[in-house]
This record gives sequence, C-alpha cells and structure tokens, in this order.
Amino acid sequence: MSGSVPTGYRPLTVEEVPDYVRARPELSVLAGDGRLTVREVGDGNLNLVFIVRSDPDVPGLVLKQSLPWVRVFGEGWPLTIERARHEADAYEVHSRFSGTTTPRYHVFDPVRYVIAMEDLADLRVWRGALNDGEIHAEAPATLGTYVARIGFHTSDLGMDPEARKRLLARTVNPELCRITEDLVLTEPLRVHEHNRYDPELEPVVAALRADTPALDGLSVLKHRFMTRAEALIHGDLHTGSVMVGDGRTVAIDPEFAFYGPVGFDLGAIWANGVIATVRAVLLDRPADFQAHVEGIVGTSWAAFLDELGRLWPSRVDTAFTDGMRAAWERAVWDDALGFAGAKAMRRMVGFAHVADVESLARPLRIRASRVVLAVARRLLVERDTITTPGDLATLVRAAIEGTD
Ligand code: SR1
Ligand code: MG
Repeated sequence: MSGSVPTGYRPLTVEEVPDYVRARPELSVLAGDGRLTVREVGDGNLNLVFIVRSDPDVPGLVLKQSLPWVRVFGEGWPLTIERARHEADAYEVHSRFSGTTTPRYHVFDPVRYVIAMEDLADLRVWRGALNDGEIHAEAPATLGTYVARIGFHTSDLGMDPEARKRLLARTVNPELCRITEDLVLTEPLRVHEHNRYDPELEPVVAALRADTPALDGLSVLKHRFMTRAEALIHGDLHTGSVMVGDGRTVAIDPEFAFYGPVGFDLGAIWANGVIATVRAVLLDRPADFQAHVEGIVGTSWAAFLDELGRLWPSRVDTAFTDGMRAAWERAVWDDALGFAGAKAMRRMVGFAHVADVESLARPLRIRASRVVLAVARRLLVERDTITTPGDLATLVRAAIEGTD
C-alpha cells in the first residue's frame, strides 16, 4: 500500500492532538488532568512525533504517526504508513525481554497509524549527546545486551521454530527493507540522484564507484541483508535511534524491524561509533571522551558475547552445539564489521547524512569524510584482517593520521 492510505487516515495536527487524546480514555489517563500542551518534535527523516503533557514539567505521553511519504523529502517520495505497525509490533515483541531498553509502548491506532508510547523527552538523542561531548558510559554495553537478547529470544535459539516462522511471516517489512537495500546497500556506490557530498570528495567517491572489490563487498552484504532471516532485528540502530539520560539507554524507532542478520544492528552502532570517534579525534576532544567513543565497538561486542553466553544454556534446541555458537559469533562479527562499513559509507555520500560530520566546518568536514570512507572501504573489502575491536580502533587512528 505504498503511498495509499486506508479510509479514516489523515495526518494529525498539533491543534487536534488534545481532542484525539481526550477521545481515547486509555490515552487520556496517561496525559493527566487539565489542559494539554502539545509540541511536534519529529526530527527524524520520516514521521510526526508529538509530546503531549498536562504539566510541562512532568512526562505525559508521545504520539508517533507515520506519514504516507518520506518527511524530509516530501510527498514526491511515497512510503507506506504500515511502518508504524511494524514499529508497534517490534516494541511489543522486544519489550518481553529487553526491560527498560525498549520504551513503554501503550497502544497502536490502526486507523490513524499512531503509536502511543512513553514520553522520553527528559532523555536526549545519543547522537546529539555524543556531538556535545557527553559520556553516557552505560550506553554501549546496554545496546550490546539488547542486540544479544533480540538475537536469542526472537531466533531459533530462544523460540520454538514454528512460532518463530509465524512471527517472521507476520513481521515481513518489504518497503522499509527496500529503503535499506537501496539507500545503504546500493546507491552509495552508484551515480544516483539521492547521493550528495562535498565536491572535494568527488575523486575518492568516483574511485570507490570503480572499485570492483568494494562493489563486490557491498553486494555480498546486500545479499546477506536480504537472505539472513535470523532474528526480529531493530533494523536502524544508529545513534539517532537511541535515547540516553539518567543512566538509562533506550532504543527507539524500530520501524525498519524485520527478520534479518543480527550483525546488522551491531553494525549500525559500530558505524556510528567510528564516525563519533573520527569527530572526537579531529576536534581534539578530552582523552576520556575519545576513549569512550573509541570503546563503543569493543564494549558493545563484549556485552553482546556476555549476554549470549548467559542465555545459551536456555536455548530451546540443544542440538545447537557450543561449536555452532562459536561459528555463529564469528559470522555475526563479520556481518557487523561489513554492515558498519556500508552504513558509515552511506552517511558520507548517500541520501541521509549525520550531524557528527555535517556540523563540522570545512576543511575538517572533508577530512572527516575522507577518513570515514577509507575505514568503510577496509570494512567492505579487508575485514578479515580485523579480528578484535582493538584492530578496528587501530585502523581508525591510522586512517586519521594518514588523511589530510
Ligand atoms: C528515506 S529514509 C532515510 C533513512 O532514515 C532512516 O533513519 C533510515 O536510516 C533510512 O535509511
Ligand atoms: Mg528512524
């Protein structure tokens, strides 16, 4: 139903949100008594997000509504509103095992495609916090644990195989997968109208487009993304999909959720960890902050392995041997590195960029992009040589040193 909408659907406006809430007792009680104030705060690429409060200083609730198009592009790029249903389904499934890393999810409106969920406005988006030099020490490990729990509890490790297949069928998300297949796993190495980058980068981007090993590497990853239906992954776990504060780390926006490779979620965190590290080093941020962002890969990976080890004895099928676990961990490591490369590259040359680099003034922005592209190429083509998080950190530092 890309672009088309069912009867009764229309985008909400700030003015009509109070009546929308008061007409629904289960939401009205969450918003509190008194006159409701509403702010539209959606700053992502796709959706409307309203914070609804009766007391401006007390959390109320958040309404998130999908639009039948890509918000940052406009009505010329239709996109199914079903993505809100996929996000609601992912919250419902993930909340069974992810604790406070999933926001409290209240209800989904199947007519207006509105998700009612926890008001997290007292937390902040992790990307912005990192760009401001804030350390939220618990975030990388919390996310590694979260990915492990998804990888266990929604896969054949933690689910009855028939129930898993039924969940897989219910959560097929073709339109949103198509966005990733195009914007992340195809277009950055093609000439495409979606792509944009500073003109100084043209020689390096043109060289990448002619680089057969890089093209091969990206297409291998695209095929893995399309075929490795391991678990109900988040699907877009970059630092803009994470909120932090008061010691809590929350993964939001799982509208890209589908049965895919577990390493894709780790790769999203790692790509953004690499980009944050490049920014921190080029801005000469304090050593403890540099160590924090440089440690995002290693800390999240260690937490992933720890949690998987903790869950392993409770696997539903003991025919999965310890040797199989070791082989799967190696496969996830390889996927995560590869997808990190693809995701880092798309943020430099593709449709959707990141403030980490965009907010840098030239010539630092150009240098940061060159460094990230150099690291991304290594991750696409030569990741066999990267066997530990320390190897990747060394590679990033060397790329910074070797790039003017
Ligand atoms: C057209 S949507 C662009 C990007 O925004 C989302 O956050 C995903 O990363 C998607 O690729
Ligand atoms: Mg998003």
